[in-house]
Amino acid sequence: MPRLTLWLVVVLVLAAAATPPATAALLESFDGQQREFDYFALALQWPGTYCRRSRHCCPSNGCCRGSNSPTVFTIHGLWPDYNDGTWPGCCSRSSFDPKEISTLTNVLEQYWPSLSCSSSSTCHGGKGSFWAHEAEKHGTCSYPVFRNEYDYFLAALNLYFKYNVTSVLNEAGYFPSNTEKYPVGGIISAIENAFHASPLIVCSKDAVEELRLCFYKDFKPRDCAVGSDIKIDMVTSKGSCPRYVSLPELGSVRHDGLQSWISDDVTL
Ligand code: U2P
Repeated sequence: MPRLTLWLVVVLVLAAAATPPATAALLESFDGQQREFDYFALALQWPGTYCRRSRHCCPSNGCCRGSNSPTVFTIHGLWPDYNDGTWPGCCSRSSFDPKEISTLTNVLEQYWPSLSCSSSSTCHGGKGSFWAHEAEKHGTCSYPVFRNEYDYFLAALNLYFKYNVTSVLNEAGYFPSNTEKYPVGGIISAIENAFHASPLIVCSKDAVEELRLCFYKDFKPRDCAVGSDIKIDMVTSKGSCPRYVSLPELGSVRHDGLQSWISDDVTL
């Protein structure tokens, strides 16, 4: 195991030992209005594609960190989903509390950063951080698997480190490039061979935007699409992926709002 990954696993295991009591819970007021979900999707975003859309810099925008900006897939969210392709949302009346995940903040900043300066909608008519949006919209619906915010974020991080999509793609010869195109079937096969389950891939034009890995409620990998229809639709439909796709390199976002494709020229 690479040294960095080993270090992160140690950090996360130590963090797990410091779990707050389950009663400090985002989910304690789970409203029971929506039926229990069927499986989890771990949604991962490709910064090289997302950051092309970033028009401004601000301290919370992960695209604006120059050489410290992420060059690996980062977490978008851990989503409780239904087998029919729909999902529940906003299942609790309680609000995101950043104090509950303070011990995870450094790791989250690095691997679950917001990739824009815009604030996100929260469940009760307000605006909040990317983490608040994901926790309130999706985390609250992961009951009864997670009963608090901390467990929700920790589980997402653990899955992310255990199923390292970026290294699987690198090992298969798929590296960030602004000139290469890769067969989408090759990317899917590399992940299927590594994790023994089919991912979903989402594109913006011909650029990979997201990869989704799916898990049973006991966190064993499973196919994302239940019916083959959903899978074929996601891979081939208009607005999703063409047969050959790119994994764009991370350009940098300048304070004047223009894009520069030379890395490292941004300081906050
Ligand atoms: O795909 C567009 C947005 O829909 C939400 N989504 C999609 C698939 C799924 O299985 N579950 C789900 O929630 C996501 O919304 P967000 O979390 O970004 O608000 C996704 O971005």
